[in-house]
Amino acid sequence: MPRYAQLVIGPAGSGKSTYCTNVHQHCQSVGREVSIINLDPAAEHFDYPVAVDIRELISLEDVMEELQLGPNGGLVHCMEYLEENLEVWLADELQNFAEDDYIIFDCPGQIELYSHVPVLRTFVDQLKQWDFRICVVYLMDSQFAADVPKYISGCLASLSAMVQLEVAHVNVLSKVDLLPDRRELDRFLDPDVRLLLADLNRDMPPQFSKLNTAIAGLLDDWSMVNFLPLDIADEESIQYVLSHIDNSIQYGEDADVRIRDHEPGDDDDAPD
Ligand SMILES: Nc1nc2c(ncn2[C@@H]2O[C@H](COP(=O)(O)OP(=O)(O)OP(=O)(O)O)[C@@H](O)[C@H]2O)c(=O)[nH]1
Ligand SMILES: [Mg+2]
Repeated sequence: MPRYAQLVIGPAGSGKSTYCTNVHQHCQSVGREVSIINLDPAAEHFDYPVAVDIRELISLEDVMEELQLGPNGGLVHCMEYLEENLEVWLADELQNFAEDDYIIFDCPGQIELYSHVPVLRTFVDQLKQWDFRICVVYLMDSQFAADVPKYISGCLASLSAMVQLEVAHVNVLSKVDLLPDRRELDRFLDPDVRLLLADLNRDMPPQFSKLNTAIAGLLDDWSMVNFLPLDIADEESIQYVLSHIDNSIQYGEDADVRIRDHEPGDDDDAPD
């Protein structure tokens, strides 16, 4: 039986851990089991129950002290240590989960982890070998959408993760509750790259026009970068995002969906 996982990635502060908390709360409210594993060795505070914690494997503070590394170098070292210990530590921890568990991995925000450092690729490949179906959930702060160059660079970072990790991929624009005017958001969900290109060219010196056209062409050729909006204050919005992710990994189609309310033997299922 396949197992299911979300790998929650995105730039620092984009709302990954908050997303994990809210998805966990939502699932609890509908009686659905999900477990969250913290893969961020720098995280200190959690609003969700941490099922497994990378900090039990390795401590960022110790690494920084012993190897005289700064926070970013220390974090990359911790993740490389995780990479080396997947088959021992993580395999061991995962044995405590039910076979059809749905696991959400809360990742660190250092962009190099999913652009060119191979740790997450190794991680994904290992999960695949263990028969996990994986969806990468790439979060981008919707404040980025107010600024076309930032938005395009976010799209390219997402595309880079998509190409590197080669699994199902869902992009989410987080923090839409903070936007003053949500109508503005529409053009960033399923972007018309030609319109964005016109914006870029208008705001930048003419010598960048060829480069802008090439970047826009890249996004257009792939036509894979689109976003789902997420308003964590709105249960329907969380459910909407979750159902897209579930579809991408066929969760519920060929597995027992563990909705407690509908388990055999529940009163709800009893004939009237
Ligand atoms: N209003 C609002 N604030 C949010 C939302 N998501 C996250 N935040 C805030 O944004 C900040 C960063 O959120 P986190 O969830 O810690 O972001 P992260 O991506 O896990 O950050 P790192 O782990 O440091 O990379 C916190 O102050 C959150 O309260 C959201 O949907 N709405
Ligand atoms: Mg976090």
